Amino acid sequence: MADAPVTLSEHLASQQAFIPREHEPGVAALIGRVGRVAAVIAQELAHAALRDRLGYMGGTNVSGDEVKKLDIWGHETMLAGLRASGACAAFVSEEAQDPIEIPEAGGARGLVVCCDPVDGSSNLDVNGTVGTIFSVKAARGRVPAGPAALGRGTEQIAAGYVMYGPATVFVYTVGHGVHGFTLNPEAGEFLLTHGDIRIPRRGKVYGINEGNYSSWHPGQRAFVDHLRTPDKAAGRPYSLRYSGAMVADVHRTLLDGGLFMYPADFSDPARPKPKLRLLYEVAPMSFVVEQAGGRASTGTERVLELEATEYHQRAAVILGSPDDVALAEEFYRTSG
Ligand code: FBP
Repeated sequence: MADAPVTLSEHLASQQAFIPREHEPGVAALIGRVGRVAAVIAQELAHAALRDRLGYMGGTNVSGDEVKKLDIWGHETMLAGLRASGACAAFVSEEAQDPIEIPEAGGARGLVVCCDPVDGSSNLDVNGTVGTIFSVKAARGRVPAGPAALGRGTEQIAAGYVMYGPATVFVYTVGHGVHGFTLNPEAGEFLLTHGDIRIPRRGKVYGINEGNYSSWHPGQRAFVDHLRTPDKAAGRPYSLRYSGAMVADVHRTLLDGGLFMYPADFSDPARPKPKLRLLYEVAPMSFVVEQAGGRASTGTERVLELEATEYHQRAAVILGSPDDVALAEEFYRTSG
């Protein structure tokens, strides 16, 4: 008789040994809660057009992006879930200028969550894939707790994402490998389907918005030119795949190998302008990719060593298969 599939909460229990003791119960409660919120978001996305939830809310968020109705709904639904977890002392969200403090969950065991509740918003109204990205750090008893979100990505205790695609998948790490689950919509439960994901050393696919080609660093341009140059023996050209949602592009990269890249706009080399946000997009995805044996770089340095000094700080990212990312860094070094 086949073993019963492992649920997310059972798996979290098996990961306890890898979570700092003082944060064990909190991290499990928090990630379990994010899973339950994700099941609600998945359900809402499936009915959004029927419930007049598509379209713009009006106004822009702290990053200057036009805000969709589902961005705000996703933010509020995640905040309510994190409050209910009893383990979240502060919430840093793409949709809020400042951290939202939850003092009742503060203290030495409190945790800070950074989150992009609905990633890939430009896909919402065209029924494209979207996601949720989250990162967990220790509040270390700080009051207010929000500033504990700042600092390096190496301080993350846990991170992960949800991809709302044909199936809804939940992928997370607590610093001991990366594990993927698929939602059983009838039961509203995530079941283990991708245990201990390992990214291939090299891939055949790259994901980048080539429309920005002219604004890239010369090393970035040279690297993409290289990937596109036919060389059968070296497995080139690589294929281009780009979904417009970081979660979908990173998930493909994690399973099949290759690269996801969102380099800075280098039109003014003195002031490179990255797009993606460090605390709730780039750092959590880099932690996940590194835990799967991959590599995550800005082109010149390891993402997880970057120091966040602002909540909505942006950072360039080249992540994926270790040999491919290392080659990209070489192009940055030699074509600068
Ligand atoms: P949000 O939708 O949460 O703002 O995320 C940013 C994002 O949509 C990423 O998911 C995606 O990788 C990127 O921006 C797409 O940007 P562009 O449209 O410039 O290629």
